[in-house]
Amino acid sequence: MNRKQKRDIPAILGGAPLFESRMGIVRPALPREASLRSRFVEVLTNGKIANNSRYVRMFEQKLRNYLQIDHCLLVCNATSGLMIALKSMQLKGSVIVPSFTFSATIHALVWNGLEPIFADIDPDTFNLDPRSVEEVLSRKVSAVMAVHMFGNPCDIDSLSALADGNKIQLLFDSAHAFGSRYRDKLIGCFGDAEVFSFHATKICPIGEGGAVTTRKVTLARRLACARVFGDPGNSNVRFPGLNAKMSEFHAIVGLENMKSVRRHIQKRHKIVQTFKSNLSQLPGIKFQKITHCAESNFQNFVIIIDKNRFGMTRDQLQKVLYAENILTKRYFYPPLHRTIAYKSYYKKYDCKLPVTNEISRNILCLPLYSDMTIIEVKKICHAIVQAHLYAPEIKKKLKRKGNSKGGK
Ligand code: T4K
Repeated sequence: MNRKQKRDIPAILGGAPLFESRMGIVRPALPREASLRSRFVEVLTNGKIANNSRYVRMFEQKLRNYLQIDHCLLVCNATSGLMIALKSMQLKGSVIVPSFTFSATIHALVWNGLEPIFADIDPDTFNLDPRSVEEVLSRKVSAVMAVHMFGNPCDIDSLSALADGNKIQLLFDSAHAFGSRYRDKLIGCFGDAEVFSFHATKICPIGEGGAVTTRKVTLARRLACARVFGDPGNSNVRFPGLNAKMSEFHAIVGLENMKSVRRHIQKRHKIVQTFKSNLSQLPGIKFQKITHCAESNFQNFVIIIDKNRFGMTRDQLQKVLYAENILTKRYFYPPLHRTIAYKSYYKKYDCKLPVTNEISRNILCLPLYSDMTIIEVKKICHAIVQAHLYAPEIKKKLKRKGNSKGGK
């Protein structure tokens, strides 16, 4: 067997792994140390490192200008951003949400004593389906919380029309969507409020961090109070707020990192194009649809595996890629109504969420980061093509492995 043939055999069948070292799912694009040093030294020297000081305020101003929004409050992560947004919106009763999301979306509701009502997602965009939202609307509902999944903006027009028509509020969990656009406007200025994440895994990573944006002045005032324990500034706390403040260190990194967001998004578009052109000929692989009104920042790149046409399941493909040293994630599996925390919702919702269940069972998130090379992308695609070509042998091998494990 020559070297080329050996490389073509998937590592799971004994070939050499395509990558010598592990290829993570995410690699945060961080600023150079030199660009941060003087500001870090400044705050280390003057000791003003917390309580919405100079750099938090500067970062907020930059975000307001960039997003073209009147009010923007930095927070220590998107989870607390969602918690204070829901609190400040003074919601009651139930909120319509997708079950196909990260746990934080639902946790934030439950921490506010609100009841999640799960609606199904669209089979192509993987975002909350406005028709399903309409079906579950009732008098108990005080808001809809939609998620721009993987950076792909929701059907904001339909969701806004539904919210206005039913006099309920609309909150966007925009954790994935910093830099994404809808009808040429940046995400951040829609609905009653939006919440971004600047976590290490996001497109503008600063470690831990987030931001809440709104056009509404009264809501902005309550948010500002909610972020500091519910304290308007005189220690006479108005309601049980959080400590959701961002530190100066994080704000310094954010100010620097924001400069490259547009460039990173452009690079990600090229990477996604390469993924798509190398994988689109394969049977049984589907991509997330971005509608003509939307521009995704490609926070993540996911594929949906049809096991009959592709030749193996999502979980089998994940094992094949792992053997090639390519890490992937099952974002988001299981859907929230099937997790231990929310199992009380299983009976009521499982049969009402067929698309959520189907997408969640078959979705695989591939590595994607801004400084990924086209060669790396092509190697990942090659591994997926080989998995399809060698599917019968791979399945036999995995079955034998499973049997021998079971026998021990
Ligand atoms: N809403 C939605 C829709 C969300 O997806 C999220 C969070 C939130 C709200 C809440 O946002 P935050 O409160 O976090 O701001 C991760 C993240 O922890 C989470 O922020 C994110 N969404 C979620 C989708 O993914 P894990 O446990 O799946 O990822 P983890 O920690 O395994 O990291 C993934 C990969 O990233 C690792 O393989 C290595 C790499 N990595 C990770 C970290 C932490 C780095 O290279 N550097 C790092 O510092 O949760």
